[in-house]
Amino acid sequence: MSPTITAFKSSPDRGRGLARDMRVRWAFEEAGQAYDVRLVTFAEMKEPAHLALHPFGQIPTYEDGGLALFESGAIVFHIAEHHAGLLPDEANARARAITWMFAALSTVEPPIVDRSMATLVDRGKSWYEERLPILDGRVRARLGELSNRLGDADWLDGAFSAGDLMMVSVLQRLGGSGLVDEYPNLAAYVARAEARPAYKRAFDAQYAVFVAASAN
Ligand code: GTB
Repeated sequence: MSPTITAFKSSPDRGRGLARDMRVRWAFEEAGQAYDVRLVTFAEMKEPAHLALHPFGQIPTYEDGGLALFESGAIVFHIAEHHAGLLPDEANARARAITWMFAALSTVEPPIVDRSMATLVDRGKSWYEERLPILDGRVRARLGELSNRLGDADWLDGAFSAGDLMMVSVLQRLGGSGLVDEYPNLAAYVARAEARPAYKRAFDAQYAVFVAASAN
């Protein structure tokens, strides 16, 4: 039996691949591991059956035999640990790739999510126009640092790894803001990742869910 993950039945991103099941789908595709998807509504995510899998009532979750996981980072790490292609074999290179996964999730993603949430939730509030440049500044600080480190390399540390998968997934949340485009090497980095066949398969799979939901 293939592992099963959960994803939105009707994603608010309208098929843009921004919800966090996308990074898990992408990891499965890079690893060549078949997977099943159980689609859930917002209401179902808050019911006891889903809360038993995910204490915070969110997607994605992962189930395989007796193992249930939540948190996209933990799920991608688990996939990367059990399949070739997402983490280097050499111990130090592997530790560095894992470090980039953490950096993506705990250093780069938070200011991006803060900005994204503000544009979704706070638009129209009296202080929104004043706050947005502050949030943009925090995002730019991280992008500038990341851009400096990436330089003219293709990937963050040698070959493509789960660290790049996670970093690109995080940067994509800025799509439409123009912020990534201010750093041409980061824009090229994201484009390079999105050109990977595994990424395209994952994107198409999540997009098919949006198309099916729109037809109903
Ligand atoms: N830290 C957790 C992880 O990495 O797995 C965060 C999981 C999470 O935030 N899940 C979101 C969720 O289930 C979906 S991805 N939210 C429902 C809830 O909390 O009740 C976040 C997301 C949602 C929508 C867009 N979008 O529309 O563009 C992008 C990202």
